[in-house]
Amino acid sequence: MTETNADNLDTYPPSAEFAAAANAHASLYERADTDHEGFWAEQAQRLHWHEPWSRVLDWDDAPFARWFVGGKLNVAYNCVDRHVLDGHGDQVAIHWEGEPGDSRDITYAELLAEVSRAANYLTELGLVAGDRVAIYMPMVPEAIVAMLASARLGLTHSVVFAGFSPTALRQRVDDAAAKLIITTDGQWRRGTAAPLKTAVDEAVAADGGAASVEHVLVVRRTGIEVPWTAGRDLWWDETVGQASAEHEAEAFDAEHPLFILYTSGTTGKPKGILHTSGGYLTQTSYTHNYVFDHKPGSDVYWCTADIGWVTGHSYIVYGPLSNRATQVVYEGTPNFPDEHRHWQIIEKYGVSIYYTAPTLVRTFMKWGREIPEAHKLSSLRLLGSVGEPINPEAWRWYREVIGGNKTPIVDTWWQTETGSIMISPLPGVTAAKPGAAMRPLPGISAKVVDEEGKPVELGETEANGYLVLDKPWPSMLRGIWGDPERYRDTYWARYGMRGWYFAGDGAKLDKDGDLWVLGRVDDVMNVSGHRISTAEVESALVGHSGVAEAAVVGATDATTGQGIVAFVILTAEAKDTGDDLVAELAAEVSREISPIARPREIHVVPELPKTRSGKIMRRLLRDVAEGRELGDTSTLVDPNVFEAIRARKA
Ligand code: 6R9
Repeated sequence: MTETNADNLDTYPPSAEFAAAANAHASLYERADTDHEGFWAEQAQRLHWHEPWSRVLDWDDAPFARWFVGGKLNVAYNCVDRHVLDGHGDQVAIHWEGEPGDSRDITYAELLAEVSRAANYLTELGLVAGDRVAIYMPMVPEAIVAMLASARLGLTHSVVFAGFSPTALRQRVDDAAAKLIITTDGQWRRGTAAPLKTAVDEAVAADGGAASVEHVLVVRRTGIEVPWTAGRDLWWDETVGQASAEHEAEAFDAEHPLFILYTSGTTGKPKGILHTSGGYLTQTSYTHNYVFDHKPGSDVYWCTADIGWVTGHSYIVYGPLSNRATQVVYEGTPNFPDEHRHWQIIEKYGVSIYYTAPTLVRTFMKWGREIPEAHKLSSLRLLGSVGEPINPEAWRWYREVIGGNKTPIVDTWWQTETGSIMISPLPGVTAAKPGAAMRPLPGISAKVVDEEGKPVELGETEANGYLVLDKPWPSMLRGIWGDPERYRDTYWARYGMRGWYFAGDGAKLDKDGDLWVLGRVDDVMNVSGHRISTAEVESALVGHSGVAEAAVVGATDATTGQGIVAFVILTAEAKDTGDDLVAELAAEVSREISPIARPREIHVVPELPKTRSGKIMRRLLRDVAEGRELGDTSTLVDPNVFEAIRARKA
């Protein structure tokens, strides 16, 4: 996808003015280097602890970590109550902007009342600490309230992106054995109300699907009619809305499970990434403060992610709220009712910090600079990027057109598994390079190594290495829900006894030692910043009666980073109905997984390229998909397969 620019190292040093007022200081690196645990103990003081910890890190049972051992806190208390107690109850926590144009300002005092009501009602439902709650909701304030109420009670939430199918929802609800699903009647999509609760009904069907579910709690958002199962289904406004607004938060252990979030791995079965409380909140709070240079009370912050992804968890809910942010939460898409929407919102609220994904920046570029140029964006003072490598061209456009040639840009590398930002420039300190994530943050340690674990040479632009994290960090995942073996195998086995976390990303270091993340090295695709495994899409395709075999690759795409390209072999019975069949297969993938997993192209082929051991050679399919000369075909059983594939593609 990307010209990575590693030979053309233009830098953007911070302005003296920005540096003088910045939260971050170069001395943070030294402090963290001299005393790793002491540094994190200091960062943990950002939070309110009901009881202090006795040990910063217990890594004795590696790779199973415990941070802030013995400490007790309440995550929701830290995100809401303490700001109200400190006299900031009237500060707006959320400027919520609905897609149809309605809006709501919610102060910290109001947020506290709503979270308390929800906590009281969830308790009345019989839920107790440790139970799992699935949240399947669009970007409405109640989604954030539901997450915080769960956290307040020690319930472990599992947010499932509202664009996921009933099958995907059921799989996640079953894996976590959730007792409650919180959802909405419907969701606004470009001016129409699309049903959502019906998807829950389908997931919790009479045929034994999602048998753990006792109740479905439904927020009224669109007013559309919904089917109703008496006794099981409950309206939020009639229950939570009537509950008491007084609730006292109880403290939980620092290692109490806060949430599970499912993400794609190299097999078809999504991994339930488990995060706990004290370490997670410490690092989300720390990173939100320093990486975004956030100043409570004056900044207006906007992260455009959805709460269905980790970015929404860490940088809409837990990081910003723990730091008493005033933030924008927007329900809809960037081009509804037209392409001016984001810039209008920035103008309306005076947004000063804006955090989005490269795919959206490239989309804005495509729509044309005259659109943002029609707006007064001078309130912006910092821009962020996350989800995939940002190509230098998009970086420069972002800074020039959106950032008025003055804002720092933080290109933040992290993952669902890392919980918080790990590698990023520090605004006010780092002279950033377009396209580079630069350096591990203070307190974080990373290496770029080869297959054997040897560090790669600086400036070695040909030989790319693997990104590893060689020291535990507070917001690291604590495991894969219900599957400790998969946790060890996926992340910790690659470099054996060294105890390094294998991130699954390729990377290189330039001659200055700055880090460039190049993208996944496994069978995980990155489409518009969403992680989708090739195996998941393949299994959805093979689920169609007409498909005998399928191979899926991520091919470079100018806008979405990667696009999904599928190659399928039909069963003997299936007639090749040409475009009809291809459209049907694409629809099947949308239905089975989500519209975000819909292949860009599907090619019907007579055979797939395989090695003698029967492995599909995805590398060669990628060459075909990207229209390149074929790489080494010597390990193929039948090199002629490609003639046939190409003939069909043309
Ligand atoms: C936060 C998030 C993680 C994967 C990760 C990498 C890619 C994320 C990036 C980046 C280059 C960045 N990625 N940020 N690649 N530069 N700044 O996106 O989590 O959905 O789990 O995806 O995204 O490939 O491994 P998640």
